[in-house]
Amino acid sequence: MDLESFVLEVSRLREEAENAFRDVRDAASLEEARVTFAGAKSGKLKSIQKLLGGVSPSDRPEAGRAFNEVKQAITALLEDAHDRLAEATASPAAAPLDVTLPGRPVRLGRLHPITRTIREVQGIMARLGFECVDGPEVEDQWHNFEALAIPPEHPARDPLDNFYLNVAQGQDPLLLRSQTSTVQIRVMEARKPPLRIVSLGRVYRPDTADATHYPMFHQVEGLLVEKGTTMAHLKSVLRLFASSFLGGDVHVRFRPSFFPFTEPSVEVDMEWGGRWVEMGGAGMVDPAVLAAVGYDPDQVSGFAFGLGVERIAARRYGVADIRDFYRNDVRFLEQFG
Ligand code: FA5
Repeated sequence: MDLESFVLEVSRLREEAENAFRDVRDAASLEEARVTFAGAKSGKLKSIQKLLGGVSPSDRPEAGRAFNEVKQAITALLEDAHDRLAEATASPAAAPLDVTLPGRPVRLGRLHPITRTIREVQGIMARLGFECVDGPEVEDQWHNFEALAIPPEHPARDPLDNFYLNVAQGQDPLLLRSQTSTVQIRVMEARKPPLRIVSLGRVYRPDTADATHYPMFHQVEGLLVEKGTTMAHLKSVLRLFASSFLGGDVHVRFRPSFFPFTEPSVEVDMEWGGRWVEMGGAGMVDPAVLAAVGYDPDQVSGFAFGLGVERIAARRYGVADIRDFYRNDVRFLEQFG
């Protein structure tokens, strides 16, 4: 066979293969085209390869090159068609859609009881004139301790009582904040009195989980700094808050306590449904703290309080164990609204 006829055969084969692979629409037609052109025994490529033997030895290198080209072209056509099919079956448009199927009821989600509680507390405090602010959960030691008059040797800074991070700021490792009182400092550093803010967020302590403790929980922090603020204002705000949140006439009781950043300091108990329950800590902002943020303690005074959100939510909803809030048991969570 002369070179010219061989090359002509090769280009015919190429054209034929291009048309055949272009028409491939499914796995069966792809397999058919593969066998026709690239089949190992009687594929058209194989037949052309056999013709190579009939080309004169001087023309054989040229004919071999032409054969290799068509062989590569057919391999590429095969791969392309294969990819095209795979893509088409993976695309959602290719999935059969039966528009006659009956609809299924939509399952409505609901807010987690702690989120509901947070929003409700924010609403009540807003009506009392408290602006909602946020603070970071990863804190430095200045805001979590020092500025709150908790010195380095204080037991509250013990590594066993805090989640210190492996990340430092200067010499001191950062930590997951152990109280929302950090936000008091951040706000007072940034603003001048009068101030009325409330901050709700997560805090972290390596406490063993039990019915009233969890290693991650939420606090609501309130801070009011104005001329002439007294403990009477603190008690009124807490009583108004408790009555709005729990409903009815809630009694608030102060027990003497100690916090390094308030003076005097109290534990706040609330009586509701015949039982007294501890809700948090409070007090008058220590004049040393006011001075540390650049306020004049002779001009302004303030009160602050920090309540446990899980504790007040448990009280409100009659939940006996705060761990239930975090078990993700839908049967429990579905009972809220
Ligand atoms: C504080 O954290 C102070 N920052 C509160 C404060 C703010 C005092 C402003 C004065 C002025 P204490 O450690 O007592 O205080 O925690 C406050 C409340 O958080 C507790 O009364 C309790 O309701 C809640 N609480 C504490 N530990 C946990 C815990 N592991 N799990 C759930 N709630 C907790």
